Amino acid sequence: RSLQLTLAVIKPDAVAHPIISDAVHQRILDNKFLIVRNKELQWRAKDSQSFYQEHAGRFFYQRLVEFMSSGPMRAYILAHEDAIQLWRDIMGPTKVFRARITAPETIRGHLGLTDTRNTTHGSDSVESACREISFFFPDFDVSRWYEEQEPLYRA
Ligand code: DAT
Ligand code: MG
Repeated sequence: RSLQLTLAVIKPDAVAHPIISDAVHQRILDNKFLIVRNKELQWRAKDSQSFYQEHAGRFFYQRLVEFMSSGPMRAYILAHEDAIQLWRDIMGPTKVFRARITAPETIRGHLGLTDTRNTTHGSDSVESACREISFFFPDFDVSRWYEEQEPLYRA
C-alpha cells in the first residue's frame, strides 16, 4: 500500500464565502489527507479554457470558463491511499441538483450551488492527476516527490 496524489480545487463559489471554503478544508483534514502543497490563485479565461479543453463545445463550456476565472480559488496537491477515488467520493456527483438528493452528505450535495458552481474539483484518473498537478503547480516534480517522500509512507 502506498500514497497516491490528486489535485483538488476549491472553486470560486466557495472561496468567495470563507465559511464554505473552511468547511471544505475541514473535510480534507477530517479524511486524513496529507496536504502536500496548497495555494490560492486566480485564472484568466485562457487558463480556464485550456484546463477544460475536453469540454469545449459542450453547452455549459462558456459558463464554466467564465465561472472558473471569476475569482480566486484554492488548489491542493493531496496525498492519501487511493487519493483520486477517495476525493471524488467525498466531493460527490458532478451535478449538484442530483447530488443534493442522492448524496446530500457529500461536499457538492451539501455545499454546491448549481451544476456549474459545484464547489470543488478533483482529478478523475492517474493521468489527469499528473496533468492537473503540473497545470496548477508547474514547479512540482511528481516523480521526484515519489522518490523522495513516498517510501517514507509505505505501510
Ligand atoms: P467533474 O468536475 O465532476 O469532474 P466534469 O469533468 O464532467 O465533472 O465537468 C467539469 C465541470 O463542468 C463540472 O465540475 C461542472 C461543469 N459541468 C459538467 N457538466 C455540466 C452540466 N451538465 N451542466 C453544467 N455544468 C456542467
Ligand atoms: Mg472532470
